[in-house]
Amino acid sequence: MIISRPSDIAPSEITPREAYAERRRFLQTAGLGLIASAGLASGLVQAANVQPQARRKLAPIVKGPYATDEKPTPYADVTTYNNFYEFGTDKSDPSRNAGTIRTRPWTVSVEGDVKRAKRISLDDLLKLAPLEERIYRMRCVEGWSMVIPWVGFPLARLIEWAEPTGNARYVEFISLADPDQMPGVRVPVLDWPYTEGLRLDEARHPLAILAVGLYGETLPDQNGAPLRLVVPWKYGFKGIKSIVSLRFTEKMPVSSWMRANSREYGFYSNVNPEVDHPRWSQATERRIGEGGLFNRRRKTLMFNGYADQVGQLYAGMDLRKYF
Ligand SMILES: Nc1nc2c(c(=O)[nH]1)N[C@H]1C(S)=C(S)[C@@H](COP(=O)(O)O)O[C@H]1N2
Ligand SMILES: [Mo]
Repeated sequence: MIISRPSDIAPSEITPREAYAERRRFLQTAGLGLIASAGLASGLVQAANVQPQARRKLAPIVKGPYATDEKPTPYADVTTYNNFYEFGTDKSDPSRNAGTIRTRPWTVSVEGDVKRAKRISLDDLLKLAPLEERIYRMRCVEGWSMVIPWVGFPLARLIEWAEPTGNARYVEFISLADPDQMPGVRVPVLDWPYTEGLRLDEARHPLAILAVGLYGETLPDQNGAPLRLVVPWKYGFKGIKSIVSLRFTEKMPVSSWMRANSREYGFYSNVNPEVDHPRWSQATERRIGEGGLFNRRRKTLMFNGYADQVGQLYAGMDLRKYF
């Protein structure tokens, strides 16, 4: 029943022997019971092509800069408590449903005000820079946070490759929106495809990465396989998943969340404990995985703790207005 999809495996991203051993271990431990109970308990009739993706080690990864020394959130929490509305709006939906996405072959289309307006395959993208581990604090606008050991490379490398023209001031990112692979896009909870945007200088900041993995392994489907944005000083929703295009523009792009509710979700979306969401405070957060009796809320930090690195990007801006 558990079949890894061989077409998914790019030669550039795995160490074959390790991947094989990893898969065997996965097959032995997961077994059929888990799959069956996950499907039955939720009353979900899973399509025949929904298969949990085999976990595969990524090829050698260098330790990147900017790691937080906070304890990473357990893998089980990082991969089962997700927002990915293309697979349902419940936190547990993506880990149950995202197996229908076909992440190979995958190409990203680079468009707009760039010299290299081209489609680039994921394999070629991975040749632009060595993969780094970046252990980042992440915070969702809903008031929870995690610490995630991402694997990825600086977005700046892709921007250098694309060579934006003098007109380019922003980058718009667009997710896949295929109803055959993503049941949630049949439901009009957002204006599909999911889109996001960054100012070009934000996008070039060395903290901003394109992630292809976490915990030293390929990105689970529910976390945005095969390629997602990670911008640790902004609320989680800026971290757009399963990216199929990047469009360089002169005008500020309008994200799906801005379109859905511009009063609640602005373009910048910087983590800012002093600017409340219209319906709740942003002063504190609950760290996922720190369950139990002693789970106290912690104070949310300006720019999610990355103020020293990114504060300069917003010097002179009124962050209450540009939220
Ligand atoms: N395409 C797409 N990207 C998305 C979302 C989504 O619904 N669709 N949700 C966002 C939100 S609200 C958060 S908090 C993060 C969560 O990422 P994680 O589930 O991998 O932790 O993904 C973001 N990226
Ligand atoms: Mo979020």
